[in-house]
Amino acid sequence: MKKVVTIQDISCFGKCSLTVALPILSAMGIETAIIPTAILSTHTGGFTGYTFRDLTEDIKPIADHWKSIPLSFQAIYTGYLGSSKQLAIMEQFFDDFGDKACLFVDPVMGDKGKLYAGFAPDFPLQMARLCAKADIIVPNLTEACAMLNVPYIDEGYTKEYIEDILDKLRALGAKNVVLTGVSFQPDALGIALLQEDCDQVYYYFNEKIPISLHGTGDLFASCVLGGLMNDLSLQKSLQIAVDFTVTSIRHTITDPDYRYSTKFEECIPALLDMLAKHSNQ
Ligand code: PXL
Repeated sequence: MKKVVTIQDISCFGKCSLTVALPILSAMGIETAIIPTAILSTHTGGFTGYTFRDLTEDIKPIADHWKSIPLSFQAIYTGYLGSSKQLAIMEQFFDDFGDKACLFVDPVMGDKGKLYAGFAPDFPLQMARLCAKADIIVPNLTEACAMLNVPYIDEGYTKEYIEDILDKLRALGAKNVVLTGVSFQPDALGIALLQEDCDQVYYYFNEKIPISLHGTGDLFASCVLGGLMNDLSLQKSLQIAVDFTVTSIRHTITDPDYRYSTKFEECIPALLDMLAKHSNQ
């Protein structure tokens, strides 16, 4: 059984980060250790007055204990990190536990051209340093532009714009770069991938559903890692992640009152079907 560790916050209500990563990776058959970076009463999008307990001081003692066991992981997956100090601790964590692990960084910081509440303007440049160490990064366009300090274009951009961003992200040092939320047509949304040792950009699209739900980036990232840990290629893992995210959003919008995140749980059987189909190909 493959074992990964994912390091991100617990938002107690409003599914995202760990409350998405854990069920998805477990359903895909992957043992998942966690380090919570913070505990919030809800996620920070669409709620006000949420609590935020920073757990930075706990991360290193947890890692030190694990070193004494010792533990090792096939992948280290970082998501929402709440402070610059946590970024520095993650760099050390990669050095301590990353020897044979796939270093998978989702630089969760913002969406639709804006950083999420609580992130200082210089945070993206520090996140770029962590991305430089990664085997795979999965920023959305907002996060990519913030890390590169290039203008964010919401829609109507060209392939050259996307491919220039991919080139610049890879030049940071990340081996494989996945850009999410890429759309060249009103009805299609997907990803662009620039892999190590290959200059040909791979694109994969599905239906663009004109609604924005929280936690979809975490759902996507968890499925990508789940696919990889099931020995699928990065391209196949991305296909599953895009298709499952769309399936979950489509399912969620059948309930117009549901706004907190996606109803992905009821779609997990479909995820396992996709995994089985791709595994047999
Ligand atoms: O889904 C990303 C995410 C993770 N963690 C927290 C968030 C968000 C997005 O809003 O607020 C706390």
